Amino acid sequence: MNASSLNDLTLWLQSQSASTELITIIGGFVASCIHIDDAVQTAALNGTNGSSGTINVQGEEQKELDILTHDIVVKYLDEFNQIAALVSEESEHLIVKPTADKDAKFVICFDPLDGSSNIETNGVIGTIFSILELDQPKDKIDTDDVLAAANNQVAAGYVIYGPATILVVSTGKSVASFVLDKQNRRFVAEKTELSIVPVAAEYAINTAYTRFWEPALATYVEQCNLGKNGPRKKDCGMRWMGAMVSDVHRLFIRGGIFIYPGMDRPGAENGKLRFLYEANPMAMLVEVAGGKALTRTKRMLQHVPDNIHQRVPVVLGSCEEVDELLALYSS
Ligand code: AHM
Ligand code: MG
Repeated sequence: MNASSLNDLTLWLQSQSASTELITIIGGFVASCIHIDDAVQTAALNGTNGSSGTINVQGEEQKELDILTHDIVVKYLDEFNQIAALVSEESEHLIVKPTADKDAKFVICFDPLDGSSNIETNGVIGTIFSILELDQPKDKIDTDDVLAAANNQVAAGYVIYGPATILVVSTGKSVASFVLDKQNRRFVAEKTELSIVPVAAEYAINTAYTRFWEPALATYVEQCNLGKNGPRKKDCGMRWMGAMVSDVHRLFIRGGIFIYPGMDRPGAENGKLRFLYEANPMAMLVEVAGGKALTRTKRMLQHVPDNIHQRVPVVLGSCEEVDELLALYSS
């Protein structure tokens, strides 16, 4: 196979020295996202953009597309025998692949449809994925093996289904973006080295929960809102898309901070976002791009989860903004 017959994603992954196995798995996952894009584009026409009437393991109402997109990924990855197991937001238990090779050592954790409350309003939605590598292949992989591999994340990425369908991915060296060429059903290279500027003036947090915040967080947002006349000495903007993929994508475009905190509200002590398939992959992308990623005050990428759907407080963004919030937590 010569270089001209390879697609942009494969070529870029090779430039990152990703192994052939990893390139195949990322390629497979990303291909399933092209099918998700089809499902998203046709949902309003097909009448599949509503509720499914079911509740997932998080106690959240499932949309029909949540289930459809989960099924697309699981079905599509069935033939990828180097994948030992899958963790999905929409499946209570670890999905062990019965057809996996004996030496299969990869686990894919994914949120098939992030921001699904945006479906009915035709807002931006996405898919998030994280690829973990086991220390060694297991005869019978179980949840503990996956939790033990949580800090051995070898790739992470997301796809945004917005005005354009964009893939952002990293295997730990740099972060690149690709745009879906829908006619030819392939991702075309956009930016090969995304970075997060250290200084910015935009924050993203759902301020409807202000009354449940810790004082340090409330002070941080108050100081942003005081603008030029306050201690930050700059006017700040605010955006909240209700889909992490979109709010995090903005960090790569113009910097800022994204916060989903733990709150003084029953059930929300650790916030809403799940570690394995939301916080962990986004933290890897943000750090590789030069930003910072914390659970409340600790480095996200060192967090050890105690269950596959564990929630964590999330702080991601430009170094100066994350440090500013951290200083308030520590004062
Ligand atoms: P989901 O995966 O069930 O869609 O939930 C995660 C989403 C994030 O994308 C987003 O940041 C957050 O939920 C928004 O939550 P809220 O409605 O509390 O603002
Ligand atoms: Mg999500």
